[in-house]
Parts: sequence; C-alpha cells; structure tokens
Amino acid sequence: MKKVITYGTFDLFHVGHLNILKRAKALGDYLVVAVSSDQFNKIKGKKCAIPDYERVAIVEAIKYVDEVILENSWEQKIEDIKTHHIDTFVMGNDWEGKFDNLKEYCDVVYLPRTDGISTTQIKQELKLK
Ligand code: C2G
Repeated sequence: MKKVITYGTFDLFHVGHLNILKRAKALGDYLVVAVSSDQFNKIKGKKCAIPDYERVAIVEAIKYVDEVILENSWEQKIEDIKTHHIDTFVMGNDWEGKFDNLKEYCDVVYLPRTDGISTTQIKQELKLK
C-alpha cells in the first residue's frame, strides 16, 4: 500500500485545498493529512478563522482523506514519515524546495497551486479581520 502525506492549515476550506488533497491521494492508496493546530498556527504567524478541531472535522470528511493527524511543529515531519511509513510527501508548489531535506526519507512532490483562490483572498473579499 502506497502511503502519501500532506500538511496544511486548511482554514476556510476551499477548492484549492480540495484539489491538492485529490491529487495527493492520486499518488498513492492512502492519504494522511496533518492539519496545523491553532497553537502551531500562532508559530506560523497565521490567524485562523476556523478552530483546529473544526478544520480537522472538515478534512476528515473529505473522501480522499484516510487519516488526519495534528501538525504541532515544523520539526515533526521526519517522525511522521517514519511513524506512518510514508512513501510520498506532497505540498503545493508555494513550498517548492522547502522540504527537499525529506528526500532522504521518502519521495517529495510539489504540485501546482490552484490559481485564483486562497484563504487570504476569501477573508479580504468577506472583509474578515
Ligand atoms: N493550496 C493549493 N492551492 C491554493 C491554496 C492552497 O494547492 N489555491 C495548497 C497549499 O499549497 C498547501 C495546502 O493547499 O499544500 C494547504 O494550504 P494552507 O492551508 O495554506 O497550508 P499552509 O499554511 O501552507 O501550511 O508544514 C507545512 C504547513 O503546515 C503548510
């Protein structure tokens, strides 16, 4: 069984998130998604509209997703890859090159982002703070 992992905040879930999860799953048989906790988003400097337990519930409900774990630090990826026996690590190409250190442990794939949509854009359009 080929296992894939990807990481993200998935705030205000939108079609860009759906596309990356769909395409990540297409690279294997089992998709693990690490959803950034609220505490980790503070470290990332990201203010979330939706709390982590709701973002987890939404991602868990996506048919391409087989398992959800919490992302609490930048450093946990290597441990996650080992613990979950991951074959492929996937991220959108806004992260191109940033996780090449993981090539020692698994395949690393950066997929093109979905144009024209982002959580930031949604917040601006809805005038959310
Ligand atoms: N994404 C995409 N197209 C968009 C928006 C997002 O393909 N229009 C992808 C991103 O490239 C990322 C995933 O969706 O792979 C999740 O995006 P975010 O929720 O913004 O995640 P991010 O804040 O980049 O967190 O350790 C890694 C971080 O947790 C990634």
